[in-house]
Amino acid sequence: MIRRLLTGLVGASVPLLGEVVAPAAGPGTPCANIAALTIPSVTIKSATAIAAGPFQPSGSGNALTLPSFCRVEATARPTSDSEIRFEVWIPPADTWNSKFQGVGNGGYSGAIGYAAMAAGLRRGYAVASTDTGHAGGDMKFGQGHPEKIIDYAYRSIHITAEASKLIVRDHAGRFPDHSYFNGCSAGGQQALSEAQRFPEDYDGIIAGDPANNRIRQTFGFLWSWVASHGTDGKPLIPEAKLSMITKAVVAACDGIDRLKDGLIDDPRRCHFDPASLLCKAAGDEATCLTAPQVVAVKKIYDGVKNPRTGEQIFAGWPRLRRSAAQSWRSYITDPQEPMRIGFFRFFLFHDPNWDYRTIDWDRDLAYAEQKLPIMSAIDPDLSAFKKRGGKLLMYTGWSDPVVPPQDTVAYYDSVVKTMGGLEKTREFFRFFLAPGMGHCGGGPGPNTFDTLTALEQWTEKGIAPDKLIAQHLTGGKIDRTRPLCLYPRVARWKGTGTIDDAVNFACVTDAPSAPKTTTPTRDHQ
Ligand SMILES: [Ca+2]
Repeated sequence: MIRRLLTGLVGASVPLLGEVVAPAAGPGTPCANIAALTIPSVTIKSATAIAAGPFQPSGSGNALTLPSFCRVEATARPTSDSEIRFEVWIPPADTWNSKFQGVGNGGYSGAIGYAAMAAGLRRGYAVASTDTGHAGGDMKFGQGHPEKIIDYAYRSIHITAEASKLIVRDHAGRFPDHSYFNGCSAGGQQALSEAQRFPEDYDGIIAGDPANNRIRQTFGFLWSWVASHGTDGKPLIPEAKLSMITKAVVAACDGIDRLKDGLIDDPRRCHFDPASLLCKAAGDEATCLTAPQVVAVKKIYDGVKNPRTGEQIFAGWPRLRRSAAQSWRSYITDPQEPMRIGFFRFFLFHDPNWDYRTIDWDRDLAYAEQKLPIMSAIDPDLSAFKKRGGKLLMYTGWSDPVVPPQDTVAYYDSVVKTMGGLEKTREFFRFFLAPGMGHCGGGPGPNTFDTLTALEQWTEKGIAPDKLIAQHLTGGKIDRTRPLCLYPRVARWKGTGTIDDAVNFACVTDAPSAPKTTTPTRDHQ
């Protein structure tokens, strides 16, 4: 087959595949011979046919049970300081669904997402994942390495998409018919970054709980940590009190959505005041909050504001219905230092000893946004992605304790405003909120749903999703289903039948504020 030497892989804005005149059709290259493929700035380390059965890549925690595939390991070096590892797994011709899927990463994780690759491969996809250009989950890699920060911020995902399609083409003899990106958290940011910066890379994109407002989110983490820790660096709110606060929040706000089901449908309507838990007597007790604890919780709810202009820098964290794995603990109360403090030390100020107490919420935010705009993916103009026929499906959990859902709503609203209104936006960009779902899953609300099938139907058959049916499982058993409605619609119980079955709910456009009605509520059994 023809192997065309491509130029300009390092170019951030040049869609390379457009330079390939015509997709080659042919039998393709046997797996072992892919290593001879030449792609500028890319070194193919190995290409190996893997038999069906257990497979455990080195560095991966668990063995995966997989169908047979061709495993390609490669490294891209678009700059002299780059070292972007990525892998492409390609099913044999008779089981390949003729599609490609790029999968996203979590946090600052410098690791290939094998589990997500496995999920795609099992569905018949050729799949790819990258370590984003560094190893490990901390942020020290950015110290003195501005190109590695760019690789992490957006370049590695783009290069992996382009190089992977060329590798798939080499093996299969043709390009994929459809290409999808699927990511949550940092992967959600990667998803939106692709739609904004490289609209030609993917036909369809899934953005889950996107950490796309990353600079301001990092300022939000710092704010919440400072608010919830004493000057000695010790947390102000013990674990048991987080549970108590949650119980009080649910008691106060569960019924606002007219259904007492243990879920707060839209936390923006919940105005629970932690001062209602203030200890009556001086001193501390397990069943109430001290005055400093009340202040801390309020600050976390309220979020960070610019002290000079009063502007809301970043949304506060929602009043949560927490579970053990989905609470403020991991990102706010438990860390010894403010979460992602490495952003300030290694990316922004290049000072490993930077002291968070010196933060200037006004000056330092302006500096960060001027210096590192690459770290965010907040451009509301998705015209190019829409024009090329791209479809974007975004979802988030209303109880996300890592990326405040209000910020995700704000991004969608900004796109609606820029793209000519809700209807025009829905033509290519649809958003679903999951009440009671945590960060990318988990939580007391239904949190398991199939976005990829919905996106395939939309992209390939023009059937746009109006709702997603979500399941909640306990011990592997489904105990509740609920529709996730097309934003801004919400799921409302029809008034008959169990509240644990999605068929008894309708997606409706709700009143903008809590109604003062006597509509009967029903306690969840
Ligand atoms: Ca409720």
